[in-house]
Amino acid sequence: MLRWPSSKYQLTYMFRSGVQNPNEADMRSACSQAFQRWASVSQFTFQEAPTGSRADILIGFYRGDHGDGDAFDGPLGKVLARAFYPQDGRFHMMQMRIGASRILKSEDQTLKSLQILEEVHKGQTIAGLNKVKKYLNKFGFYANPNDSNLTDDFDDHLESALKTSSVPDDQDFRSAFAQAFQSWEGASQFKFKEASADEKANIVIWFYSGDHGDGLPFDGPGRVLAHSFFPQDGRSHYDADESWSTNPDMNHMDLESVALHELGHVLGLAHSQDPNAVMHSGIAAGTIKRDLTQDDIEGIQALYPN
Ligand SMILES: [Ca+2]
Ligand SMILES: [Zn+2]
Ligand SMILES: [Zn+2]
Repeated sequence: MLRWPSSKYQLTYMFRSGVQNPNEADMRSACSQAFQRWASVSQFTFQEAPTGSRADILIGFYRGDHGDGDAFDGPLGKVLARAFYPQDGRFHMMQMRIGASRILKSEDQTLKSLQILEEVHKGQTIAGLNKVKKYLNKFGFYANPNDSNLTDDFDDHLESALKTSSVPDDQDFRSAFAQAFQSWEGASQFKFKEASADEKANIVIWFYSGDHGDGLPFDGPGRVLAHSFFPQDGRSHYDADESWSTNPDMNHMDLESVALHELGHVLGLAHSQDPNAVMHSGIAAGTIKRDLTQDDIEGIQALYPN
């Protein structure tokens, strides 16, 4: 679901070289022809940005490690090139290296604290508030440079942090995610478990309404349902303004189906062309897609071979 914003169809590009390409003129015309092909089948237009300006797309030739955390593997290697997904300067890797185990964060304890906070007003001091701040701080939601010791004061920063974040208080929703995780466990070597409150989690699931600080604001009911970041980011965000359900009719979105799709992105899968696949780009209201298809299974196994 990562795409360039709908207002942005005129993209500029620029070449940047860590290693000078031997034949720059050829490279330029090959790239410009490739852009023209895409322009002819989409609404996009592409224009080379003048030197010194900012471009939407940066094309560079590099050798080995080149500062983005994912080195190229030299001649005869498997990696020819790598592109990053849209948009907004926030680019995400598509490939990840497998680690030992992945942990799903439990929001239980903080959820309780957040509920208590509904009764509290700005300006009050309440014991235990520092724990909530610490928790929000860990995920980058609470940033107040004047409160580096994380006091128990209810301040403006905390108010705005709480406004943009919400976690559904519903056992059904939690089990929808648990089921989705189980489906991926069944098709891969991954194991998922909820992290305890003071553990750092690899995957963080959150429901937001509108702008929530990552440059990808949600758009109210309909259209964008969720977005997730590619490895090794772990953030999986769901539009709180959708009518989520665990037993959907034609007016509701099936949370488990969307969660299964989003967690595929969290693991590193891109969209599939197969309309039946869970990793296909769209899902209609009322549709249930809770089972990984052969295409999804082949996708995850190709990305993480045994
Ligand atoms: Ca939406
Ligand atoms: Zn998607
Ligand atoms: Zn987000």
